Amino acid sequence: MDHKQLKHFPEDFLWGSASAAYQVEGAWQTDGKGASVWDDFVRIPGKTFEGTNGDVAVDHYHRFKEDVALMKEQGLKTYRFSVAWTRIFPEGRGKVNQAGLDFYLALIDELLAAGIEPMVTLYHWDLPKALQEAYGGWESREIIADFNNYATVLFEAFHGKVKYWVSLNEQNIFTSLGYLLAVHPPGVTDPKRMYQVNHIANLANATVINTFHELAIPGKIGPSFAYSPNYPINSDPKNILAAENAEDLMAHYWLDVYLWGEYPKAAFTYLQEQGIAPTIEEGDLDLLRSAKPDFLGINYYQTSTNAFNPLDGVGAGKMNTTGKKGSSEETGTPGMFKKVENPFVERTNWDWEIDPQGLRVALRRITSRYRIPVIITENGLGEYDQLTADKQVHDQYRIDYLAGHVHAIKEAITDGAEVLGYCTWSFTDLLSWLNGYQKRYGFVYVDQDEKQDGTLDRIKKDSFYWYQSLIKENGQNA
Ligand code: BGP
Repeated sequence: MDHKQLKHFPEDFLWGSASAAYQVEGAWQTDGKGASVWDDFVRIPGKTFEGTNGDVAVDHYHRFKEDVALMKEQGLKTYRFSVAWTRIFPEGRGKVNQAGLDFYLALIDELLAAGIEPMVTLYHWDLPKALQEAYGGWESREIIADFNNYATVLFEAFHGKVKYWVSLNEQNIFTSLGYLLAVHPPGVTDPKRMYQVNHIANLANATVINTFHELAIPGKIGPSFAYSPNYPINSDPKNILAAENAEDLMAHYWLDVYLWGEYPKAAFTYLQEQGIAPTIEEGDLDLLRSAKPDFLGINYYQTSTNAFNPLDGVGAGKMNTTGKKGSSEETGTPGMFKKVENPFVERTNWDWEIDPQGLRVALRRITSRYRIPVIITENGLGEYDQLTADKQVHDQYRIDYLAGHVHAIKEAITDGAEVLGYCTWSFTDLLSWLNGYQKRYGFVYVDQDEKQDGTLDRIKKDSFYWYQSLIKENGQNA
């Protein structure tokens, strides 16, 4: 659709930026914090790029006031961050660690004083190690009560201060990377366990959403989903069907559950045929249907282009975690689809396809299928950045990337999508889970590298000023 004129962003549009506890905080053993599964996983040789870990990260735990001052200077309307469950409950359950709660209360107060809306993610992957050891973490239904209890503590502690809540960050990623590809904790390759874990995570997600509404916490809650809309490589009907398969198994398999409380038919049939479908107990579907998110969080980085893949076709392949362009391997789900290169788009050095229009496609599809407001909870460009001798970072490529995506949102709003906010990934540079510090995303450069001996100085990049003026004019000239 080509519009004569684009609509304006709403007056109260939430221009923001995002982070996650493990990737920024550091202070991994400070003030009574317990160990998470990531604290262990990063110590297994070969799991992360050059063995990097988040022990220090970018030391946000000690420098949050400096970081919030920079957010204020930039004019951010919202800052999305996650709470480390292990700071609140070092063992995942039991007695609250007040010092951990105090850290987040101080951060929230600092944000509110700066006129920035805090957006809290309850779970961004750093599961308490004690729960993994006690009952296998997400593999046991015991986690539902523990997660709900942890969430309730936060709902009550931040009552009236935090109005935007993300329940689970990228459930599709932490279940598949943790239980299918073994590149996230607990490092398992077992599709049956993955789909079972995922089902339990769905129940936990629905439970905390219901608790939030039952307690009448003022504000909104929803999950954040990593959505890569699927395209067919061409109009060959078997490739069209491959893209349909991918959309069903890779997107609707989560989104239909969040919004409708049901699993998509074709994807579920495929899992049953493979003998890997989850066991659904009596009452599960009622619980899933009862939970109504107030918004859907979308983390958007790229689209996926698909082609036919037979039952004996390609399966899992290596990801590019080195930044050597072209080093990722072909991947697919046999009998369903395989991912192929889209000849119409550019790729980053980590082989992520750059496709701003794909974000419009994402927003359009969500609006058509679910009619729910969206917050884009992540979007950004991971690239090498060069610090010049006079301490500047000229990241025009990041400005181009973000500007293209902001324009696509404006088009989607004009098409009829309801978009409440946009959080870039990320505000400061931070630890990329598997890619170390060389893959940078921030508006603010942080002097930290794979040797983890940087000065941690903060330096504003060109993109910092670009976003500052975009926010000031409320995206008018996007
Ligand atoms: C999302 C995660 C973020 C962040 C981002 C960039 O999947 O929610 O935590 O890491 O992707 O990914 P990466 O660091 O792998 O480049």
